[in-house]
Amino acid sequence: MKVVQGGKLKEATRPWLYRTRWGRTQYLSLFVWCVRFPLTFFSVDEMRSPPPSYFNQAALWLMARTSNKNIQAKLVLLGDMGTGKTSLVLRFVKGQFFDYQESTIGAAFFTQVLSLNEATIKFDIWDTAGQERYHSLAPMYYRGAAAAVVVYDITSSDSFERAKKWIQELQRQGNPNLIMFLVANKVDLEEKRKVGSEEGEQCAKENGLTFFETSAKTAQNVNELFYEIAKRVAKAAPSRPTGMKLHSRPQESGRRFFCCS
Ligand SMILES: Nc1nc2c(ncn2[C@@H]2O[C@H](COP(=O)(O)OP(=O)(O)OP(=O)(O)O)[C@@H](O)[C@H]2O)c(=O)[nH]1
Ligand SMILES: [Mg+2]
Repeated sequence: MKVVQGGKLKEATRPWLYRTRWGRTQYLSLFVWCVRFPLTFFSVDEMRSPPPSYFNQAALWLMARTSNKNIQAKLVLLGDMGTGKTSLVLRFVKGQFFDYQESTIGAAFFTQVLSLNEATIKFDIWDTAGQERYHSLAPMYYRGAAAAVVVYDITSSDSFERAKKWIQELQRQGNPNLIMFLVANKVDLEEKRKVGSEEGEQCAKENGLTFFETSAKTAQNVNELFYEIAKRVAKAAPSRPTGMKLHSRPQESGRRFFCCS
């Protein structure tokens, strides 16, 4: 096939480019590119993992390149066992809820990216174990945190008392910049309520915390809680980026660019 290239009539090097109708070769090329393109950014293992993690990575990559300010923020959840810390995080990160959620051992780590108009926040979330035997580990998780969420269960007065103790401990650890939230979870169990809204609100007000009532089960106020945390973190962060970079995964993981063999 002859085509005009650079003002001269030449034999086309890739004649299929000039065809108006696609044949088997073109569809095959398209298919190969559809497979190759995601491999530019993700390993095969990542693409095999469940959708939330895959989309999370994609969102992270996209937002890191489009936002004006990228902030990596450590967030820690504290509170008595069974108050719903893990359930809140799972609801926020994966949109899931389990009636029989296993008790956390030590701590669990999650990441989630939130995009606001003013910034993109990448949360490193430490969901601590509420059992007393893990108490001594807590400083490791709240040290250096940008925000802490103290959770209690509205159907348990003990968990509210425990929440007060956590607030005192956080205040003692001496980070004046720590953004603190008090969360009254399980508001779907209104008929079993033992701790009134006013009590929670009062406690939060006295100690300078922001108060939220949530239900991990019905998802009530869960996204709102994390968006509010993101907004507060973004507001507290320095107005000019300090050179912090977002990485969708560790550098040493050996990502290969433009390679699909
Ligand atoms: N009805 C109701 N149940 C909830 C809610 N949140 C959590 N639960 C249930 O409460 C139980 C404990 O929830 P977890 O998320 O494991 O609590 P946790 O605070 O992480 O507990 P530890 O890991 O032991 O510290 C689970 O059976 C959840 O299904 C909620 O909002 N409403
Ligand atoms: Mg847990």
